Amino acid sequence: MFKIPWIRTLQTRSMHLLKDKAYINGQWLGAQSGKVFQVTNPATGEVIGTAPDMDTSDTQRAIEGAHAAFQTWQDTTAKDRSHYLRKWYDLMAQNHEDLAKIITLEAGKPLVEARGEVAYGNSFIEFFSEEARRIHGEIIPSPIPTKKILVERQPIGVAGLIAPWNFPHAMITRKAGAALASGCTCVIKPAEDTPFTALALMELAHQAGIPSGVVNVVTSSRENAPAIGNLLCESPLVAGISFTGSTQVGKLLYRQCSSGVKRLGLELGGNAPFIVFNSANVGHAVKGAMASKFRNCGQTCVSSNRFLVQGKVYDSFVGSLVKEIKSLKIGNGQECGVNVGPLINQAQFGKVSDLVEDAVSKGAKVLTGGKAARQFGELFYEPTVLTDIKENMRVYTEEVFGPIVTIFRFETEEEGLQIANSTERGLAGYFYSEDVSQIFRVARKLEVGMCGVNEGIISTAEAPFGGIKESGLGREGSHHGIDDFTYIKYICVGNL
Ligand code: TXE
Repeated sequence: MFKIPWIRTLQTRSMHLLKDKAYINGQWLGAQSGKVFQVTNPATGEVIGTAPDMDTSDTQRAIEGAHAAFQTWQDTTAKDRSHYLRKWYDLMAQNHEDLAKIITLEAGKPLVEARGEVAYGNSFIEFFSEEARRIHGEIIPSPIPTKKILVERQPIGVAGLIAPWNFPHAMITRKAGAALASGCTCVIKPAEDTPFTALALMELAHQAGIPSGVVNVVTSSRENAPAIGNLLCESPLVAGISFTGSTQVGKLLYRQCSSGVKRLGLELGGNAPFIVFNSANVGHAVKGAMASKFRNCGQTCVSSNRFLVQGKVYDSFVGSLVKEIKSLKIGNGQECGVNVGPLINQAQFGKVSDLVEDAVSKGAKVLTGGKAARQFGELFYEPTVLTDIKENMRVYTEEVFGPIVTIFRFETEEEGLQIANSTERGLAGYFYSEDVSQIFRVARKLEVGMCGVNEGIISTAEAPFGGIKESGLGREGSHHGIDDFTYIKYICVGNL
């Protein structure tokens, strides 16, 4: 059931996007147990509605549906798969504004950002509708004239897609687009905080005529997530898992997938350095820093986590950055002009507060912010700048996932790189420099999967997204995104 205030914000024609049932095998279903869980708007604490609290028996049903659907979906032509995805994309584009509103309501991000996420999320379905027709093999010259060496790419089978709450639309389409284009079917488990965006996407998939069982969404509370995750990892009917979320859960899934030697794509947290060298254009760097840090209230895995600023530009960069941060408008993302919304839930709010408290108690200096912004609601935190960071502070090593800027001063390029690389994570990294040889040197030495040079926003459907070290395995988006969902088959044709 949905609460009235939520429904009022949507256009009447989009009422069909509101689903309080999960989507399994082409049907809208409640949990077999009859249980539901509540979903709240993080900006206000109001209950938006309820979703089915599914467990392993419901998930098994979805897996079986996806497995049955795979038997025919894998044999559809690339052209047909491309058309289905294109139709899905067109419907998403037609419902752009209402998808954005659903995201703002359940994830709390400002509406203008939610619109951006819809454009970004839709772009994966558009990209993979085209990529579906470009998945092809090769013929390798054979050393024996009577034999031919053919190489084909085949879909792996059913994929389990486990998504987080920070990009409730894009983290689903980035995975599902690649899976469907490859000829796989999938069982999606969205985050418990943001099930309604996932279900709205299923309504549009249904309207696009994507056959029953090809995409499925199983919703559940946090309590049931580990058992569902375990079943997806261990079921012999599931061929691979793609997960975006915490490093802790990613490592657990890695272990669970090992018994079946299952395919696994992991997009885990980051600890992105943002380096400003003496040669940087400081104005550009401040602009890039603001864009990279405060999107989604800092709850973005590629968000800059540690700002490293070289001596000569330290004062001007920090001064301008603090000025910009003080001008940010906090509030409910539905209101016009708001730049910073709430944190997603109490757990994330607690994590951010604890990290700041820990740093301050160990000597960090607060230049602005440093406390909750309770006047806006329970989950709001002031955009904060901390300096004098030391290695024994948790913010040095942990992903903050909040509106907190930590600033380090360094003097030489080697020192800057040493601090930047002194982390177990390696997702994104950014640096600003106008020195061409430094640009190529540093881009190569930064231990990350994605590097922004004089640029704070780098994600796009055309480029490979993913990390090294404990930030994950595999790449999503771009033609590389197909790799996790296909396997290479060598076919030897003899007696020619
Ligand atoms: O993540 P979880 P949380 C990082 C970020 C954040 C921290 C914790 O640092 O502060 O992780 O966030 C499902 N088996 N990122 O607690 O728990 C869960 O239901 C299978 C970075 O929200 O990893 C949800 O669908 N699934 C990240 C998804 O995993 C399980 C985005 C993510 O939840 C499960 C989010 C289990 N045992 C957090 N336990 C990024 N890379 O962008 C939970 N889940």
